[in-house]
Amino acid sequence: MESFPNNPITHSNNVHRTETMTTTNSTDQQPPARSEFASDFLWGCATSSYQIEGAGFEDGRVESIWDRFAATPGKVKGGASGAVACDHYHRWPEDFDIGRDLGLNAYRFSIAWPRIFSEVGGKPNQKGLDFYSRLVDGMLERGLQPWATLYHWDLPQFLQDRGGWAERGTVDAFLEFTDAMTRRLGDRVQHWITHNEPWCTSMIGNWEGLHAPGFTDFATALQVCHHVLLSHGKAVPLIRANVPDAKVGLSLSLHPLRAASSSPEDEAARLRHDGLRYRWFLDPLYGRGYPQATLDLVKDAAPAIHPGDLEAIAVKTDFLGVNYYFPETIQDAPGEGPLSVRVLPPQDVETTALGWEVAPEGLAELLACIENDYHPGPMYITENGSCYDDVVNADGEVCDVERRRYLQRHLAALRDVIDGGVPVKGYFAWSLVDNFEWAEGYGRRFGLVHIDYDTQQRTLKESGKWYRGFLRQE
Ligand code: GCO
Repeated sequence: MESFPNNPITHSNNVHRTETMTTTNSTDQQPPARSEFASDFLWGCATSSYQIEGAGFEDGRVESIWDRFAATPGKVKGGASGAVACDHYHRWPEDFDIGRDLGLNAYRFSIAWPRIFSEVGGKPNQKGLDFYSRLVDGMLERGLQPWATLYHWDLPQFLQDRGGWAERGTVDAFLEFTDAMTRRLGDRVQHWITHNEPWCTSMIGNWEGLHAPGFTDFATALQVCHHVLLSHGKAVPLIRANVPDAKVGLSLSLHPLRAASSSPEDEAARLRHDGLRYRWFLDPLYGRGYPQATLDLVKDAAPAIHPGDLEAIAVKTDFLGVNYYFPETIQDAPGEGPLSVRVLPPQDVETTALGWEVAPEGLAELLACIENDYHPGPMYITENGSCYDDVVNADGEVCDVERRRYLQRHLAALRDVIDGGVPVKGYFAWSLVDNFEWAEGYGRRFGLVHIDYDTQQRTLKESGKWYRGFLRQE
């Protein structure tokens, strides 16, 4: 493995934008058609265990850090938790029927570690293994190619009690979990995502404090991030050993970054933020080690890196998962945080109900940058979707026109960037059903299917009906 050069800041994610982005909303005139994508393009929806399963302590599931965080007053809006969620643990046949009827050919789910292990070095919980085995059979019976995410944030609390991801021993525990799951499901699941959004696991959970476990220490966040990336690197060969012809990758939440103005200060701020938000993950994953400019900035907060760690993290993968929602605008903010940057809220642009900018061109921009900077091979949009305040009308319908337009415009942007040569091979809409939106609780809805949490009734929204027509080419 070659040494890790301190690669200069060369990549084109430094897209310097001060002018307001003008986008040709071609989809407003002509929505995309499935026939404009490759015939073998993957079309899915994505979910995650804690957000939809419920059955909080059923069949041997133990406490996760999200159960503990949600039970802490003030952490989750409305004091909500994933204890019941969408009751997917019992209603998965109905949910998979909906996925099949939409015309999906893939489904991205995550595996709840707390359903599998209840102590360090313990034996895996057979009821937990059996549940996911039934789930996978249910997908296959309906023509849904299973994409399994091993870690989507629901760390067992007993591991957090021993230091969680800040503790290097959790890497080994993750490998035990990976081994158990790939041995049980590897005969039927070929596609494995080791981690969903290491940024959220590390920074939102350990620096911003807005996600479980709720810490606010930058150095801890960077050490968590290193151990998460290391666990990814060590898990890949293990998955390949257990799964014939495995396809392995991980999913990153990424944003195209724009300078708030054309001033050199804002430009420099964007570069600093870029060094942590984008390159801190992609550089080590693609063999360049952590960016030196960022290491210099974080100083003593830098993580402890053992010999061989960076080589492990740089293991070759089969795909890169990209979770895209919106761009970020960065402003110079002397003395604010370790990087002296501020992420500005969107201004004078279309936003979703969560205040996220609607910028389909940002998806194309981001993918082109990643391809230009890293040539990661096949990419998949493992999450893209939008939050709007849905209303069930008197006829029991949800006319979520804005979500439909968001979907159409992002698929049109995806079509155009693929036509431009970027090797994207699949798209997973976030999400199949409304679900537990972390610290936002249940008030923020992303589903193509509406969930009435009092009755658990599922209702296909207008956006889901459009996606169905698109997939069925009706
Ligand atoms: C994420 C997570 C999902 C979120 C979705 C909407 O990207 O944050 O993977 O679990 O629910 O993105 O925020």
